[in-house]
Amino acid sequence: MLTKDALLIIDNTLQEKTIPESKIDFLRSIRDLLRTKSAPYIAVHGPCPDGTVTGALLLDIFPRAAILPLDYWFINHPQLRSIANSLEWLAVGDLKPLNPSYTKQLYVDHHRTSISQLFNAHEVYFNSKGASASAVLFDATRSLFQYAPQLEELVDLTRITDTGNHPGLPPLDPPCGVESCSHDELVWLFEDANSSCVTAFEILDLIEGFRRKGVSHLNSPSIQSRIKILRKNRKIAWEAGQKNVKPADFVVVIAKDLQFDSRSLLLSALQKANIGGVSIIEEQSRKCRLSFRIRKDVQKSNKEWEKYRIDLLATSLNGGGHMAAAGAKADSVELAKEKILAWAKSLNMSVSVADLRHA
Ligand SMILES: [Mn+2]
Repeated sequence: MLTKDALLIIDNTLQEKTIPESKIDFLRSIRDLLRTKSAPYIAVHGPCPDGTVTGALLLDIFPRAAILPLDYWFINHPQLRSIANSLEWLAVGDLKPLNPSYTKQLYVDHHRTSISQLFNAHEVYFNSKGASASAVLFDATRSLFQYAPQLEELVDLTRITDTGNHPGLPPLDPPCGVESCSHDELVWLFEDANSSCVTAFEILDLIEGFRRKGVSHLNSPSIQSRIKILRKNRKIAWEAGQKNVKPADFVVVIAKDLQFDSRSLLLSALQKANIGGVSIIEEQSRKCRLSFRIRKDVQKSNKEWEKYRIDLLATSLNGGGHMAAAGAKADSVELAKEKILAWAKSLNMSVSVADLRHA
C-alpha cells in the first residue's frame, strides 16, 4: 500500500465517524505523521510505556526510519487495519504481527496471544514470558548493538510498568521533577508521561526525547503539565469508584467514553474486588471497549489463579493480551455483561456491577 492510499482510508474513516470521539485527535495525528514523514516506517504500540521505549531502541537501530505509534483499536478497526496490514514495515515492536506477507527487518514482542502467529522478519525477538518487548529486545541485542546508555534505565522501568508491578497506587498529586523524586515516583512519572499522550506527535516526542536524554526528558514542561491534568482527572475517577463499586469477587464498572479516567476508575474498582474486575467503556456508537485485570495479590497468593485467565475471556470478545491484564471489544454493554456474568458464574465468582453512565 502506498502512503497516499493510507491517507485516503484515514480521511474516509474520519468522515464516516466510525471511531469514538476520544480517538479522533489521535487518528488525525497519524494522518499528519504519514503526510510529513516518509517510509521506511516502524510500528510500535502506543500510547504505551513499553511501546515508547521499544520505539526508542528501534530508532537507535534504524535512525532513518519514521515511527508510527499504533494502538489495538487501530489495527483491529475494519478499515484502518488494512493500513496496518499493508504498509511495508521496516520493524514492528510490542504489537501483534502486522502485514504477515511482507518480510520485515525486525520483529519484537512478548504478547502471549501472538505465540501461534507468523512474524515474518529477518530477526525475530519473541518471548511470551519477557517482562516487556523493550526488555526482550534489549536483553537479546545489547551485546551486539551499542545502545545509547541512557536507554537502559528506561528499559528497566518497562520491566515494572509492563508487568503491572507499579509501586503502590497511582498518585493523585501533581508531579515532581526527576531529580527530586524517589524511584517509585519515577515509575509513575514514566507511566503517566505515556498514558497522558493524546496524539502520535506526543508519543514521538517521548520516543525521541527518551533516546536523546533518557529519563530526564520527563522534566520537559509540556510533559509535566500533561501529567498534572491527568492526575487531577485520576482523582475524580478514583473517588467515583470508591463511592459506587460494591465489594465482590469480580467487579464490573461501566462508564461512558471520556466520562472518567477509565484506568483509574478500574483500579479504584479493583480495590473492592477479591479476584479481579473489568471496566466497560461505552462509546458513541453504543459499542464498548473492555479492560480486564486480575488483582496482583491474587497472582501472588493464589496458586490456582491461572484458572481466572482473562486473556482467554478477552480473546472470546475480539481482544487479547496477558493472563492478568487484557482488553476486548463488544457490540453493546449488555452483550459484554452477559458474557462476563456467564464466565464468572462458571468459575463460581460473585459479581458486582456499578453502572456510572448516568452518574
Ligand atoms: Mn508490552
